Amino acid sequence: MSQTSKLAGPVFIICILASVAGFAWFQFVYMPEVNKEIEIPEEFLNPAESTIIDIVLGSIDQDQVDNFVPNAISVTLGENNRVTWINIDEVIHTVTAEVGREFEKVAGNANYLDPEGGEFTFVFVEPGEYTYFCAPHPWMRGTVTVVEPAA
Ligand SMILES: [Cu+2]
Repeated sequence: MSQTSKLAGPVFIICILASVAGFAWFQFVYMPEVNKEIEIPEEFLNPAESTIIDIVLGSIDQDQVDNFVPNAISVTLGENNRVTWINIDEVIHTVTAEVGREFEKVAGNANYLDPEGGEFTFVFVEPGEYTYFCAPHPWMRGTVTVVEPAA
C-alpha cells in the first residue's frame, strides 16, 4: 500500500467531520442568530387603550387648519400606542408614513381610508417620532410621538 492511499481514509473522514461541523454551526448557531426576533413586550403589542385620530369634514380644503385631529399626539408604549385613524370626511384620504420601517410598509400611498367611516389602525412598538401625511392632499400632515412608559 502506498503512503498516499494510507492517508486517503483519515483525510476523507476529516473532510466529512468538517462538513458536518460546518453545517451544524450554520444550522444551529448562525441561522438562529440571524432569525432572532426582537422581543416586544406583550403589553406593547396589546395596549389597554387606543388613541383615535379623526380626519374631519373639509380636510381637502387647504385653508382649513384642521384635518388630522389631533394632528400631533404623544402615545406611551403599553398604554395607548394603538392608533386608529377614522375618516369621517366625505372624500377618500390616506395615512401615508414618512418614517418607520413597519409603519412605512403598511401605510403607503395606497393606504386609503374610505369616506364616512374608513379606518386604519397601527400599533407602534418602538419609541420615536413618526410623521405621516395624506398622499392626495399632502398639506394634511400629522405626527405620532411614541414614548417609553415611565419607569
Ligand atoms: Cu386627504
